[in-house]
Amino acid sequence: MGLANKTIIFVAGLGCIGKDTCKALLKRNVKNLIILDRLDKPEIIDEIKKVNPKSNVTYQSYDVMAPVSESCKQLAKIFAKYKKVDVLVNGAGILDDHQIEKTIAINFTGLVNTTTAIMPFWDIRNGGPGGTVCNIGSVTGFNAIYQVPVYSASKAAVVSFTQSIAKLSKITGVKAYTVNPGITATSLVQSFNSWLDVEPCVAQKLLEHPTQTTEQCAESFAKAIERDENGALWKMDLGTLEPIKWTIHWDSHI
Ligand code: NAE
Repeated sequence: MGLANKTIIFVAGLGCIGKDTCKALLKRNVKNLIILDRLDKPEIIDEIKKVNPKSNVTYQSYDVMAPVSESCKQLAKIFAKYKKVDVLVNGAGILDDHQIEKTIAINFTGLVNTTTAIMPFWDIRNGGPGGTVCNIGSVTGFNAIYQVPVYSASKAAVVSFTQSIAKLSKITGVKAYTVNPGITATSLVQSFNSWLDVEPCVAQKLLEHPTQTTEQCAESFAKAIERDENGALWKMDLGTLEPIKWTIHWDSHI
């Protein structure tokens, strides 16, 4: 889809990958960019806005750990104001295998809850117009960084959940796909805990591998959003955007 005149909600739009992806979207003349993040960083919002003063950029405080009912209320206000939202990007994530519940709550449950909360506004069974969910997974969802099994499994869960939502699009009218970054130079990977401290130097070891910049990741990310391909599994690594052929596709019997 061409992004000019589109309205996009970006959960975690103020993080390292999020910020540069917001800028890449504005360069493509997105009409409305609604950033939801638990971070309150007016200086980052100003930096993003400067990229394209013609686009409308707004921010609302949002915690993906809030219950679905709370998310629904917040989304209702957004839909009342903008009438039509085209894309929801779910990008919140933490990397800390000492925090098991929080990792699952933010990386997986939070993404499921926000997706669930937007469905009533989009579901064609309610007379809605449909829409697209773009979920940030990770290459660790396919090839675990085994020293962080909790983080890796949370991302595998994101990939699995999203594949089901994509298959349900025949019923709901809502498309879904994942964008899966390889190691990207952000604060997330600078220092983090391995599970049970199995590898105290995990961050240093990870960063011995080639990484991509957030700008490179953001370009691929914006291209994937333009492609709007239901069920796609995009790998965004070392400045490239590649489709992953991971599972055999079969039609479910529903
Ligand atoms: P970051 O720490 O800058 O961004 C994390 C974002 O999540 C921030 O905007 C933060 O406010 C938001 N967030 C955290 N908890 C939240 C909550 N409760 N409610 C709302 N927002 C919340 O790190 P980043 O590297 O930019 O990560 C962005 C996303 O990309 C994450 O989902 C991360 O898992 C994913 N990702 C990053 C990398 C990487 O190398 N940086 C990779 C894949 C996926 C490769 C690996 O998996 C190692």
